[in-house]
Amino acid sequence: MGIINVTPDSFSDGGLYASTESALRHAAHLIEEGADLLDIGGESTRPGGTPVSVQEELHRIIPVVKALSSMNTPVSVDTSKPEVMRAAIEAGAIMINDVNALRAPGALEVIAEGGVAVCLMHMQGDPLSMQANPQYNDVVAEVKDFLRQRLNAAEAAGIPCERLVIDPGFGFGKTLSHNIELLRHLDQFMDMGVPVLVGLSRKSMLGKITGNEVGDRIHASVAAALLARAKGARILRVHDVKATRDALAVYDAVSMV
Ligand code: 9MG
Repeated sequence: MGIINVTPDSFSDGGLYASTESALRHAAHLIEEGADLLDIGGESTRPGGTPVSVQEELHRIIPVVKALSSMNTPVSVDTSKPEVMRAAIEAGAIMINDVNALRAPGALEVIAEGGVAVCLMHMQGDPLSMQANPQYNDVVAEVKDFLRQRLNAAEAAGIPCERLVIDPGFGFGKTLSHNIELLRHLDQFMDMGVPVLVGLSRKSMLGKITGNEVGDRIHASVAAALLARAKGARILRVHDVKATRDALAVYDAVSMV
């Protein structure tokens, strides 16, 4: 899953792709590099990111979703707003990536009616305050518990499990040691009956481990993606598609004998 941020405050591309035209150029580049799916986001979810209105989010992403879908490019839309989910599905998105796990009123119903796939992600708190003081007794058990509850809510609302994906939410209300614990035990999420998506690309946990700034985290991101793959992750949300693809090709060549 290649990342396209159509946000002026996006944490790692500094708003470079904050227009339809440049987002489409970047999309073409990621497809050429081997992305199977593109995740389009119009509101930054990084800690302290600026919230945007429904209208602004629609204005940023819908032209991009329409253009890519009309070229048969599989598109996921990163949003937590039911109104944006509905418009994205009408514009051709095949998946909604919700860091809020469909907890907004009406979100479950939109996905149930829309017939698309959905990624349910764990987050403690909200993007404005989540990194203030994250606390867990047992991070793996608590994240799994939350995801089990959201899977149950989704299935009760009429979303079949074939359309569900889960994500432990690296960096969303977690300290470095919580993130490391989750990655170390990621294999424990593989018994939940649905594919696991992981987003580690360029994240601050990799900056804390390596001491590198966001623009210099490609090697650490590829290492983290490989670790996640080796522990069973099926979808990797990444900025650096070619580097990740090459590493996965080596992994697959060795592990699929
Ligand atoms: C939007 N977004 C940013 N980071 C993410 C992650 O780790 N997972 C998912 N599903 N979405 C993310």
